[in-house]
Amino acid sequence: MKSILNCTINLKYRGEIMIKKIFSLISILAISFFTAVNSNAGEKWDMPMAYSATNFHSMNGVLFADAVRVATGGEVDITVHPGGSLFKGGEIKKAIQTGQVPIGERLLSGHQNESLIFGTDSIPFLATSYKASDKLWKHLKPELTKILDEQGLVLLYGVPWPAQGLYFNKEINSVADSKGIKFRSYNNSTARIAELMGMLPVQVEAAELSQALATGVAESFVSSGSTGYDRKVWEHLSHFYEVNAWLPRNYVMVNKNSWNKLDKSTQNIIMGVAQMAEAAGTARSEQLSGWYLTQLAANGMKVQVAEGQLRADLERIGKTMSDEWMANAGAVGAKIIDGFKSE
Ligand code: PCA
Repeated sequence: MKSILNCTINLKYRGEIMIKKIFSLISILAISFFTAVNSNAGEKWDMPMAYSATNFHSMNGVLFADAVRVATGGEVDITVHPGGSLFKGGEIKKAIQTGQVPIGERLLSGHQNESLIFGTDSIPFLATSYKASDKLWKHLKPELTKILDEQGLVLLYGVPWPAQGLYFNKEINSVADSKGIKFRSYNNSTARIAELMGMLPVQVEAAELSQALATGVAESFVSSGSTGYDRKVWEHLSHFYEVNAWLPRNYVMVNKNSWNKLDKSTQNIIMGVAQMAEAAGTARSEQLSGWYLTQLAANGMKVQVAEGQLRADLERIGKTMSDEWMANAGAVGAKIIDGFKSE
């Protein structure tokens, strides 16, 4: 089974990955069938996720959980709880670290107050395509694995969101036009962007975004087309500016004590399935990225590329932020960025 998984992971093209993934999954189902019907359920794991059940990260999480259940012959039975229903986004990592739940998914850059390394994928204009995001992840993942290990956590997989852009309720042609606007942030970087743009940041989980827009707590935000679509933001906002500023990642982690209760071969199977979930989720994100923007437009939003003065202003702000990150992220940060840039 391991070789089937390895074979899937090493495929070069995403199109092939999708097709081979399906075949791999069928093979796993077939191989595991007899074990599954004969075994008693082992570990039952609840898996909190912050984003809505229909979001592609959450759907990928369910596929991951299903594949783990089948591939381990029912030894590890994961139930996904999307939409922040078990723990809200901001509480998920702590809940896993303290053993309240064994596994969960969270926005990686949500933890950059603990270490700037968690915010590597949110440096504006550093990695702005799926290809660049994959390359950055390749250099970030080993360092992140070490940091999480020290925190009693095991990193399983990470999947990027589509590129980030700006949502407003009016036309914006330069940063000066955005002064004083109430801006929903989702981490420290996005709060910093608001500050540098002269806006007023308020941190709100995606699960509460529609409500924040409806009540006027927020009037604009930065995110992907995915979150705009999930939260039907056309009900409140009118303009989306494609900035392609960065592709933040969600990641799935396990409590180390829960992990260590599993035998080595079960751990290997889960790691294999996790790599498959990373490849499949990333491919799905890329496939959907353009479609989300067509849906914003189809629902009446003006979708356009940020250019001219607005683009120039945002690049200036991006430069300030990446300089700040580099100055404070230490040797590990420099190692990741050097590795990324030199490849
Ligand atoms: N959606 C998430 C994080 C990044 C994204 O595209 C959010 O807005 O909370």
